[in-house]
Formats: sequence, C-alpha cells, structure tokens
Amino acid sequence: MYSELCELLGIRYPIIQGGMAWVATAELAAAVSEAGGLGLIAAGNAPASYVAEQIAKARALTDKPFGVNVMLLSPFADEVMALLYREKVAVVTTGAGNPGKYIAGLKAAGTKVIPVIPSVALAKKMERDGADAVVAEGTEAGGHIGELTVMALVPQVVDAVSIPVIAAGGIADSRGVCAALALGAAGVQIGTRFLCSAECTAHDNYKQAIIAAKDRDAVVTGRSTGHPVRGVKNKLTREFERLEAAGASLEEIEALGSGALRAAVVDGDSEMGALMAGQSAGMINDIKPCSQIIEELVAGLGDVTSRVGKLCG
Ligand code: TUI
Repeated sequence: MYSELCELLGIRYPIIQGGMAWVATAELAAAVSEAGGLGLIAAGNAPASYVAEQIAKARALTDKPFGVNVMLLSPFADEVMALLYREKVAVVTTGAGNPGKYIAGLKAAGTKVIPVIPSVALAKKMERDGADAVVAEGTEAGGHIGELTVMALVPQVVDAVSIPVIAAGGIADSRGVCAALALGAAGVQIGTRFLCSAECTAHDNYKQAIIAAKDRDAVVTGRSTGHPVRGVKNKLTREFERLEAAGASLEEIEALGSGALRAAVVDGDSEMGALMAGQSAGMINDIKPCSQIIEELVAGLGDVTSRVGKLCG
C-alpha cells in the first residue's frame, strides 16, 4: 500500500489518524506514526501551551513525522497557528472551517497543509490557496460533520482537484480502505478505530461504549444549531433531541454540549459525556495496539482486492 501521499508526507502507509479533540494526544499520535501511518495531535479547544507540551512529548516518543490538527472554531486557533509557524511540524490538518489565512505561514515553515473539507467548493478553494492535499470527510464520520457521504463526496472531489485526496468517514477495516482507493483517494483518515486502541488515553468507558455500539447507534445531534455532531447514543443525545424538538434557544442547546467531550474522554461519563464516534462504531469490537490495527488494515487488502478482482475480471 503505497501512494503519492507516502512520498509527500514521508510515511510508510497512506493512513492518517483523525484529529480527535481530547482523544488524539501525543501518545496516540506517536503510536500511529511509529506504526507507519501519520499520527495527529488534536489541538481541539486547548490553548497553544497545551499544544506545545504535546508536540514536545510526541518528539520524545518518535522520530517519525507526525502532525497537528487545528479545530478552527477554537478561540485559540490564532495562537495555536502562531505556535505552529515556529514549531515546524511535518503536517497540519484543519477542521470545522476555512484555514485559508493560515496556509502561507504554515507553508513558509515547511509544514504540509491538509484541510478537512466537506464539499467540492471548499476543496477547490483550498487547492487554489496552496493546500498540499485535502481530507474529504463524509457524513459517516464522528464529531462535527458535513452532509455528503464518502461514496458521493470523494469521487467528486477527486475529479475537481489535482492534489491528493484522502477519504475519511466510516472507514475502519480493509474493505473501507480498498473502497476509498477505488473512489480515487490517495489514502484514508481513520478516527474511531484508533480511538479503540491500546495507546489511546481516552477513558475505558468511552472505548467500551463504542465497542457496545451497533450499526444505528452513532447518531447526529445539533442539526438545529448549524453544528451537527455524530456520537454514540446516550442520555446526552436524548437530552439534545428533547431540547431541539422543544425549540430551545441556541444558548440552551450549546450549554448542554459545553464540556461534554472532556467529560466523556477524561472522566469516562458515558451518560452525559459526548461520545463522539463515526458510523464505523458498529464494526469495532475490540481494543488493540495501533501497530496491529495498521498491520491488519494493510494485510487485509490482498483478500479484498482478490475478491473484487474475481468479480470484475
Ligand atoms: O472538524 C471535524 N470534526 C470535529 S470538530 C469537533 S469540535 C466541535 N464540537 C462541537 C461543534 C463544533 C465543533 C468535533 N469534531 N471534522 C472536520 C470537518 N470539517 N467536518 C466538517 C468540516 C468543515 C465544515 C465547514 C470544514 C470546513 C467548513 O467550511 C465552512 C467555511 O467556513 O467555509
């Protein structure tokens, strides 16, 4: 499994770990990078000082390239980007917004810039602004999501831009990786599967909720706020649904979500915590080391491609 992305990023496999706020710490990022993928530290809603600590920790854990994901709705996005101009990490990915104004500064630092995009229009804009690749994230993903599925979004983005396209959303095994490559992707970004890894420092209750989840359990809340979020169904998502149905104010709905991700990841609150996860939650049944997750993703491709080859050949 080798693509232009491996060349661009200096990695063995074109497998990127999702930039999950609170979940994607230096430990997880280093484990994925050590295993030949690209690990990411998530800046989430944290200040630059936290990101600086995490970068130092990851550098102590691995010599391999890793990246930082910047969530652009964060009040600290500007100061985190200012830090990244100095830190010269290999890769910066962005989510939940348009990173256009930061691209030149990151590129001047020698950093590869890979925005996560939910539409063809934003992909084209990012290419014009100098992005090195894009992650086309489907609505199957966990956390804050767009509307299009991977199946529809990825080929349309591939047709619209010349830079490499990385598929994300709902991918957790070799079948998903192979399908993404068939759609024209140069690689994949995987979140939920890496959350259920041995090296992920998220609370075990969060991991167990994903393992227990069935196909329809990763639900979307917050559509009425303009920031839809997918996560495992629990007391919190039911409370969201109740408030949204009752026509509660934006402030009331957002107050419910505030601090809920930290509660899930750090405190293990599986009732009122935001158990953000993608639709792949239903096919994740165990916790294993990142190296094993990556080895199995790659090793399984032979069987998938030979099956497809027989059907098509
Ligand atoms: O960003 C994500 N996933 C996230 S961010 C997050 S924290 C959060 N929590 C509550 C509400 C909002 C955020 C949890 N999960 N994935 C990448 C992603 N980016 N999905 C969708 C987008 C996106 C949306 C609009 C990217 C760009 C965009 O552009 C709008 C514009 O400004 O042009």
